[in-house]
Amino acid sequence: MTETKTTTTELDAVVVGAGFSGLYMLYRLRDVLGMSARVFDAAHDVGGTWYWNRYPGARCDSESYIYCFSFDKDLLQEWEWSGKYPEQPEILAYLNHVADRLDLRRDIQFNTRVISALYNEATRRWDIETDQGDHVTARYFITGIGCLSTGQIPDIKGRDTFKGQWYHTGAWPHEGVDLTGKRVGIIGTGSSAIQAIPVIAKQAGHLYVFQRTPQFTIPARHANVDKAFLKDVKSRYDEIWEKARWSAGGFPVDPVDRSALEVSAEERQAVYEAGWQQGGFNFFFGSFKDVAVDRRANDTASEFIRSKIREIVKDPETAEKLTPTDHPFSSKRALIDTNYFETYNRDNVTLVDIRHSPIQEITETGIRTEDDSYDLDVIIFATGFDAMTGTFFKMDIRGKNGLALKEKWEAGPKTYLGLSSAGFPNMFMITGPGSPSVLSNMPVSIEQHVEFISNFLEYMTEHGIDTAEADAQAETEWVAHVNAIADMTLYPLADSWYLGANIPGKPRVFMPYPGGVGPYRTKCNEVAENGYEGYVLGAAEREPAAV
Ligand code: N01
Repeated sequence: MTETKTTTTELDAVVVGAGFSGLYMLYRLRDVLGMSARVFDAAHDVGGTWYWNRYPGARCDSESYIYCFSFDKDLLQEWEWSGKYPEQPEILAYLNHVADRLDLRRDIQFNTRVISALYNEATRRWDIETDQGDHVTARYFITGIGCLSTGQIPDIKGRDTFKGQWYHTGAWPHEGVDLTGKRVGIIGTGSSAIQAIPVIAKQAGHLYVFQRTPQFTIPARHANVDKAFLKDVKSRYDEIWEKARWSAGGFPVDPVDRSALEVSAEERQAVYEAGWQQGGFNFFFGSFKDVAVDRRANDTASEFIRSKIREIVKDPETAEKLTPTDHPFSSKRALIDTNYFETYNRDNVTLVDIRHSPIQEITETGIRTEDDSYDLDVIIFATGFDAMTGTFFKMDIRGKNGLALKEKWEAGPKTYLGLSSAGFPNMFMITGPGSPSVLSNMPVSIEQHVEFISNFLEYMTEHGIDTAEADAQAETEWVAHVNAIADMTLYPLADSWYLGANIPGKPRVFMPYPGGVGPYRTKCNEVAENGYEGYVLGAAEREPAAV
């Protein structure tokens, strides 16, 4: 890999992040639009989320055949996934392959963190500085920073006194961690922990799971990829992607039209049982239309999962502690697992209920809760991320009149379409807050955003437009629309990172767009067809815009 250093360089575009978003954006900017562009990434190599999240058991919850780029049809045909769900090393290998295939690395500067991006009103360019001393100016500033890139390690008393090893799942050592025979404590039971716990339990001498909130999770039914299935998929890829693009969640599934409240109890049970056996998100998408929006319908799904927990977990007291009762199913991120509940039947796994006996402190030798002490060799923080906004705030981003993004978003992120924010001309966010992003199969949403931005830049060039800025009124209306839809769902009933509830002091605002990938695409297409309505377009002085 060649690493280059850029100082005081003028570019058409700077992109932050070399994950799915940054890689495709670079390709579109450079190879489709013919622009000069540079990607900066703090990591040593490509991959974004999949570069950092290497914890045991890390894999994606989207099935592999649909967790990839669709824009390169040859690649779709050539690439062979080995598992039904793609594992982290394989996704990383895929992204490396994409970077090589498209010769992207020569325009990516690794080991470099963007520390500030300041909009210069006189030049109508962004002045960007990195922690490596680079100074770059660019017409366009584009973030591909992911939604879950800034880990959160809770400020527990005594955290720094622990004499053993500790890790966060989102910054797992690349050389791996040998947990063989060790006493391991894991704090958290979100997606990362749910995947890691069954794998770590097989390695550790003893595993203590410190659970604050019990979770609803569905078996993934992970397996080797079914070759006949993949062959069929490859013969119908166009149709499959098209379906995914217009779906609710970015998956190629037909919407169900039945209500959980319209069918008999037997039929309902049979539907849930079929979804449970099939595994994965099918349980959610393929059951009933109202599980996510109607509390009574949701109760039937929640109760079904609770009955499964009681069936699987042999010790009734542990089963009780693992049973979620304080939030509806899928109001927190829907989870899928491999042998999660079964793992609590192992002799070397102990569930510690920190909702009822909170952690008091981390000591030199382990964790002390209100009722007990646990001696540990390793502590794993599976405690999530400062989602959606945290990584923006790590950079000093300032728009017109020196307005800091952090200040503007103090009471929650404000965007138009999750793509732009008023006062920040020519800044675009790939899967920013206010877009379907984390409520969707990410590659589908990433491609849609990258293509929207790229088409927009092409339009600007063709029409002699220098600046595009979200209109403040359009932004206000979009934020209100996002909130109105969120209020029609059951999401607000859980303390989740979607609402910033996992970060002390973070405003409680629903951040992703819950209206579905298809309707969102329609809206974006209409915006484009209407000459990018909702944007204030500034014509170049020398060449008035013909719009
Ligand atoms: O993080 P989380 P994650 N004391 O925030 C607990 C994506 N992802 O890394 O629920 C004690 O979900 C917290 O408890 P509570 C996916 O979008 C995808 O697991 O807040 N406990 C919770 O149990 C996912 O949603 C994939 O009460 C504390 C856990 O830590 C997102 O990443 C795989 C605590 C955090 O769960 C984040 O998942 C992995 C404290 N102070 C991740 N603070 C796949 O596609 C937090 N917790 C497979």
